[in-house]
Amino acid sequence: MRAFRLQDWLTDPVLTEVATPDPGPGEVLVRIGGAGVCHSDLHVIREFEPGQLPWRLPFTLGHENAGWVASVGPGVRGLEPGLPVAVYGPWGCGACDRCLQGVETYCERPDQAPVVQGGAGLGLDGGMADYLLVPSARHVVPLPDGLDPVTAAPLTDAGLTPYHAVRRSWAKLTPSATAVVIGIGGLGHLAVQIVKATTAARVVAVDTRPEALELARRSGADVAVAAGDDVAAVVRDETAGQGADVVLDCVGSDATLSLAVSIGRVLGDLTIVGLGGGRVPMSFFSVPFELSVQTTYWGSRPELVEVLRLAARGLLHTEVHRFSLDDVTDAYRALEEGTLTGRAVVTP
Ligand code: FEH
Ligand code: ZN
Ligand code: ZN
Repeated sequence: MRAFRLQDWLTDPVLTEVATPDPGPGEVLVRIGGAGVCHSDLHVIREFEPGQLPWRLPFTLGHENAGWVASVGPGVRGLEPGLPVAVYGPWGCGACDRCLQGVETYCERPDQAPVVQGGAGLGLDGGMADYLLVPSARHVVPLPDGLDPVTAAPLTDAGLTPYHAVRRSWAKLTPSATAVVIGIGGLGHLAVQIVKATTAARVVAVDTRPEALELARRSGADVAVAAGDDVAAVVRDETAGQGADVVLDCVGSDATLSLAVSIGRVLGDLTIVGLGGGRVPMSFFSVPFELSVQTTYWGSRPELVEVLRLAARGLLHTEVHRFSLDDVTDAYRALEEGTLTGRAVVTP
């Protein structure tokens, strides 16, 4: 089968041929219908020296996957060939408190996991390929009726990550609340929809690109403002001078985090969703009183089920740009150049 593999650290991945795996006991082979292209892959490809990540090379990229069950290993029941499925990407030990809750992102026994702090496409072979071998049936989530693997794939990361972030702030997203989403890309355009679908809060979307602001409006944002304009003034107008109850920074750079702090409300939430590497200086007077500054990392398996159900009810729409697997390098290049709106999905 074809696979887009990171062969050496700090080198460009290559599309190559590898053997199609056979599922062993408890394993599931998924024929990939869609594999989302995530900014995090660019960090993995461009930023880590040998030994910095606890992962062995080579491995196939792609941690945002959906497809159809191709075959199952001995002991697997209930996943018939042809069943459309999403793949929960974080693969923990399966037995610690966090894994038992389905929060495998925070596995507390990484030494017992198939890979330390990783999963499909993150240290182990992922879905940028014709097939994906999933080490346990618990990571395979049947798609609800009405969802297809191409549009469902982004929901496993670009949807699940902001869903986890929004869910944490539901208590503050009251009908009189305002949420600000900074960065309307793959995650941001779904973050806007998730806030609108699960709360009565108003949403202010911020981005630098007109086409992204247009996507924000199509996604339900009440206000879409260019990052170069006076965002703070717009947020003040929107919130009677109080500031945003929740700010989701899907970029996470110094500039966007500085903006996020400046528009945050006392007692609000600032959640760093993007991997921009920015910092928030923290001291008693550096942020609004009791503004909770937090990070999030991906989401849990139960939350993935909830996201899929939201989409199946027509409440989430992923803006998908398809690329064939043979054009996978074009997809990553478009992401890196910032010419995409929505999410690039590779469809083998
Ligand atoms: C992947 C690797 C490292 C950090 C964050 C991520 C996310 O894209 C997974 O949702
Ligand atoms: Zn990702
Ligand atoms: Zn665990």
